[in-house]
Amino acid sequence: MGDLYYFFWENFLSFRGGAETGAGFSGKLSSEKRGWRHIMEKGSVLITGASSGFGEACARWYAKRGYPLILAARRRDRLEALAEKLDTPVFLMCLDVRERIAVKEALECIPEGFSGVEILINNAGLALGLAPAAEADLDDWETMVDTNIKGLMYLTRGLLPGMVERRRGHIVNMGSVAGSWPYPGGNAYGATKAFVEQFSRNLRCDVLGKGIRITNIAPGMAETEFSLVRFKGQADKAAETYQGVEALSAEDIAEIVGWVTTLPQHVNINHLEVMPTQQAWGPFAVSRDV
Ligand code: NDP
Ligand code: 8X3
Repeated sequence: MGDLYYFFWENFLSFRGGAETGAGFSGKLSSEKRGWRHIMEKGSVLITGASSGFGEACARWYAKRGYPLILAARRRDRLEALAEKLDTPVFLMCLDVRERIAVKEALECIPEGFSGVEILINNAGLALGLAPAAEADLDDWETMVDTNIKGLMYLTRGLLPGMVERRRGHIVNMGSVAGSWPYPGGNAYGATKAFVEQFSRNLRCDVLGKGIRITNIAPGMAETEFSLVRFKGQADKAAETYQGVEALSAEDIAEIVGWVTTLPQHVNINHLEVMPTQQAWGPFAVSRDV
């Protein structure tokens, strides 16, 4: 294991709270080779949902290209394990995006070298269940709304003023094909992603002329922990989803996110929908059973 370049925001809080020794930091700060000077060279990238799937793949993509990273998710062990493998400075936020105050505090504690976030990837999200609306669990619906909609709003609202002030920034929101195309059991999940799509478009209107880019990425079937979460840990059901299909990979999505954010500054991809070649829409359904 090489040098560690990460530390946690809650430790940073306690450090700022008076522990002048710096003992609150987890790991070592950067060596001369990859020190604060290096951090300042490129704007930082904040990725939510970085502990698996798309978020983790995006972290690897940006790390390879030398971007300082701020990685957020709830699973601290996953974040730490990832940070140890990344050859770039990393600031970890062990964070539930549904917690409005925690999000605010975490953003306020981003250390100087990582502040001035240039790219925000609002990726944390989930689908829970596939039950028809009349049978769906209302708690699941609420969790999806709180995470996919409210969490995304908290991060956006927290970071946007700085971007406006700097007249620089790119927000990539992780939508879904489910935001545009309905399917049975997609009910609340699809509706949260429809919010993401329209919120992204409306954000564009509000930041017009301020040098800020907004993109909604709408992937179709991608093999990550997504289905394991949707089916609440039932691995066999999750595996069935991808059987016989070469689904999109997390790396495919990371390539796309990386591409849209490294296009010339005057180019804004508004909405990018992507599916595996083996996926398409179905015909309209008609009930003849009256
Ligand atoms: P994963 O389940 O692999 O990753 C989801 C990530 O979101 C995890 O890192 C998880 O971290 C994080 N997350 C979930 N809830 C919270 C929370 N409350 N606070 C902070 N982080 C949270 O799935 P994907 O990578 O596939 O999903 C990423 C995004 O892509 C989601 O928004 C999803 O809706 C969307 N998407 C996925 C598709 C797919 O087929 N896979 C297709 C289209 C869109 P932790 O549990 O550690 O908090
Ligand atoms: C994930 C893709 O088709 O399961 O957003 O809704 S789908």
